[in-house]
Amino acid sequence: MPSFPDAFLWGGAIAANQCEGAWDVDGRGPSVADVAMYRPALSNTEYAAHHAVTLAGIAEAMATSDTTYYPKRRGIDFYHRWPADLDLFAELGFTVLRVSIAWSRLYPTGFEREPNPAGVRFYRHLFEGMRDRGIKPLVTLSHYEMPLELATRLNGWADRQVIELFVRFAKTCFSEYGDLVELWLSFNEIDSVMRHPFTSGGLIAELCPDGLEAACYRAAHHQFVASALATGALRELVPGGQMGCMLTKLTTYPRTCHPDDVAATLAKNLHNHFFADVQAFGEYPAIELASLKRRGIQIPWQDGDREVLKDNTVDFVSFSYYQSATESVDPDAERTPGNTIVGVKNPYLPSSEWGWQIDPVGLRISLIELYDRYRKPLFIVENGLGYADVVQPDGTIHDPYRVDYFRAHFEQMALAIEAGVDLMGYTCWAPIDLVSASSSQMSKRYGFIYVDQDDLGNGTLERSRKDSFTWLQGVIASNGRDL
Ligand code: BGP
Repeated sequence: MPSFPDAFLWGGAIAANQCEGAWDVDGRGPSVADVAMYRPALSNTEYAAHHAVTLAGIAEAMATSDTTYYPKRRGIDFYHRWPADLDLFAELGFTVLRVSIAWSRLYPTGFEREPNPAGVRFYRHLFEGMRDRGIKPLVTLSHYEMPLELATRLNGWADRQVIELFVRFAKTCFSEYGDLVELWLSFNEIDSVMRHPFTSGGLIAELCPDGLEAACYRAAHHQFVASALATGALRELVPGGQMGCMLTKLTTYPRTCHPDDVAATLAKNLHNHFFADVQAFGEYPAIELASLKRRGIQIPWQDGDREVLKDNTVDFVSFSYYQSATESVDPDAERTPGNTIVGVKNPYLPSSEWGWQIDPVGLRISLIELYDRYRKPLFIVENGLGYADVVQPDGTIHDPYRVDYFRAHFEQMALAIEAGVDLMGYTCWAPIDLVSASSSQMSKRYGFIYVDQDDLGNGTLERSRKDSFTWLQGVIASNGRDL
């Protein structure tokens, strides 16, 4: 069995909007996550519609302080329970924990000139808590939670003004926490603005006179520039600080070896890489530029943007990996039920209960592909299995399927390292059950740690160890040898 490097970082990933709760506490302003409604059985097809939010829908959501149907407002109360949760992560042996900073805790509307001191204090204590437990923070600046007012007043990232407001927020983070945090990510799944424009970009369709697609590309450009400016600021403010980009890695296979399927697959993969290309190479790739031109989509270049992108490329490339996708030009090719992201069904792969196709070998393929392309260290910052775990009458949770899932992925990571990939670390999504991003369900559980809370917020919020907890402890203690 190939081995992991001595300095390999093992840990987990969570996001503020899915775990903190305390949405109206200590001066935090509302964020786009606070208007995301619980959906009992959300397929990815409905997901797209659900994330196309309207101004009227936002007003309706903000007229209530309900947390039952707006579960991200309550999360899993990490805001108050983080010390005990960090103890559990330390018990697992974590050497790294990926968290995000809620922008609206520091800048409640996004427009303030000075940060909210209570918000600044919260994250300082959290990072000190990690330091005290020997856990390195890996911090995402923007993970699906821009201040709501930036969405309703400016149409989010479609407006260039947001760049400056974001850079102000980023600089505050670097100067307040730079002594405690070296590893940073600018935008979670930067490509996701194309799939859920509101959640990821604060875009509201009725505010996009030239159409939502054009606004998405405009938002993406503004995020690229903001990310590069933040990277430059990090280099000035935090000696030794490292910035990574973060991509939803969707490795796509051709359904058949028909050249038309292969060509369609190539287009998909190039489009997926485009988002990391801009951040890692500092320029738009020619193929994507040509495709935008053909579609009549303008990139809102301003003087200096090209230089900013070129001068501030990222130090490492990170990505989430849950599933691979399959492409076919045949309109009759069988689809994966309810999963528009991966589209065509791959007959060789099993699916999770939510239709996500499980593919450990695809992780090795992704690692080798990304390392060969970018030649920068890689970091897997999300990977995991959503499952409706069952609690036994005695309170135990037997989850061998989770162990199988992770074991298979760890084996492929080791093989990728043996193949020559420079992999810095791995953070599973999510070490503790939290509110799902897409459906706001609690029952789509990812954790090694169970949280007693159901979809509607009933429960004690008590934490308990699933069977897989002990297994992961052993994996980390042996640096990946005991799988
Ligand atoms: C990623 C997001 C996470 C996360 C995960 C699982 O796209 O970055 O925030 O939640 O997917 O998705 P879900 O919670 O919808 O199952």
